[in-house]
Amino acid sequence: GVRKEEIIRDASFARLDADDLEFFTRTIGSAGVITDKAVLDLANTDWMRRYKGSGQVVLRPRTTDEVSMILKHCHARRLPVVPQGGNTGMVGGSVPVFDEVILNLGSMDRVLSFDEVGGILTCEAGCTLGDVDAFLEEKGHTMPWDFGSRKTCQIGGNVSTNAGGIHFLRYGSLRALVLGLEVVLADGTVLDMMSEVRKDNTGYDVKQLFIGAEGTLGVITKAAILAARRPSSVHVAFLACNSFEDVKRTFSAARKELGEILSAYEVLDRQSIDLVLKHIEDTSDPLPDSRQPFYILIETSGSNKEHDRSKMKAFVDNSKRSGLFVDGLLAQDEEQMAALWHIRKGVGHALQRAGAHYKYDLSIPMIHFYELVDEMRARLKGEADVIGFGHLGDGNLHLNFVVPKYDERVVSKIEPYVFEWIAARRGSVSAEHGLGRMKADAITYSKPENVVKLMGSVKTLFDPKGILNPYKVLPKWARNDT
Ligand code: FAD
Ligand code: 2HG
Ligand code: ZN
Repeated sequence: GVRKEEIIRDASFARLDADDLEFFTRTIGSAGVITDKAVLDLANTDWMRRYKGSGQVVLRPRTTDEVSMILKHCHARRLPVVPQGGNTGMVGGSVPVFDEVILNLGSMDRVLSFDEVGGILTCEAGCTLGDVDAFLEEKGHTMPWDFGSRKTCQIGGNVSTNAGGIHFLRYGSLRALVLGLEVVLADGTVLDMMSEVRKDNTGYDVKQLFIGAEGTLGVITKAAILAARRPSSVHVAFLACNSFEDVKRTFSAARKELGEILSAYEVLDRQSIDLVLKHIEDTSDPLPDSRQPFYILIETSGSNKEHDRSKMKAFVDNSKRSGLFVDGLLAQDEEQMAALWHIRKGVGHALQRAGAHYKYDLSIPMIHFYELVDEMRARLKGEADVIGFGHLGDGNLHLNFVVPKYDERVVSKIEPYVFEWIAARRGSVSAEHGLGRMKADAITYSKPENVVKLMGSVKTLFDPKGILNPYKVLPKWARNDT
């Protein structure tokens, strides 16, 4: 069974006092020690505006040494700490639960090196994804992962959440793309794992433990990333289907006919499109003449325009002839491609503007992919607008419920129903966003108890006093921190 426990402040933790602030100011300078109310409000509030902490200080160190000295102090004092990047995480992991110190990496934002031959970039953890990608663009390269929060999310946050995104289909998991990390442990110890080689079978790959650890095992300060060549030929098709069966059949056709140049396969239901059109400026319906229940954005990336274009055109023509889609278009230029991506990447932003909403980020075997959305729409009729979209090519559904206000009664209709539904089909209750605060107790829907206990032992090994991102990721019964 799954135990859902109320979160209570760990009484063994110290409370921030004037001496702590004095120490921080002495160590990293007053500019990096922020107690301004407006800044604190933002840093204490998560993306959904669902979770609010009451952290009393935001620290913005500029070097690994400063991070180390801060953590050494917090460890000695038993002061709890939340590592924070761009605060775009979607599971309440990046904000304090109570009064944790907020350690924001945003001032560590330098690109350190780039090997043009190998395509290997090293940078500090606080670089935004957008800035690193802009740097790489100058060098004819691209970041191998991308998503709608690119302007503000940080590399350290991406690595800590093992973020997926729209190009997972092409470049695979970030786990194989992060070649090296520098990490500061809870007690201030610096681990230099900044390898820049692709192949390295020397013992256990400890660095992997920090990827997807959501700030519970250490603070990431640097990363080495395998960048990709920027494709010189990109094409985008946008198709409207009248059944989900056709969405899946079109995916099979795309894999077969587009083969090695297929680089994204994203699905949006009509409700997602309508939400974006309503809330995001500079958007218009790409296919205004027909309303269909499902839309697919297909992208190809390659190095030969004519070859790729003719492949994409043949795929679209064949699919049309087979009746796989009802209406569609092939983007004619970069501007049109950007407009289509703007709609897809805008869904997360549109949800935020729509107000209160609950998010479920699920891995589902392809045959069942959309069933849950229909089921939940029936189950929550009149109580929530149900939005289904996601990375179909990766089997990753984003199921969202827009509600008039946050209300535990609505949650009780969604949970544990959704989690049990996923567990029964052996999917994952967190495909790419992580567990954070929202889903710590739900971990056993996707992992056996003895494995979760082993995670608890790893946590204790790395952070014996449990000061790093407390109350998150692992359920209380699996932690040994008090
Ligand atoms: P934060 O939100 O600040 O933190 C996330 C977690 O990482 C927290 O637990 C935090 O404690 C920890 N953390 C942050 N920095 C560090 C560090 N340096 N060291 C240790 N721990 C750290 N995610 C996807 O996977 N795929 C998507 O397609 C996607 N699309 C998105 C679209 C939008 C519009 C938005 C708002 C979010 C999207 N996300 C997506 C979720 C989010 O952007 C990613 O999870 C992102 O990687 C978080 O980065 P961040 O810097 O904002 O991290
Ligand atoms: C995306 O794929 C993000 O756009 C956001 O992962 C998902 O808002 C969401 O539910
Ligand atoms: Zn996503």
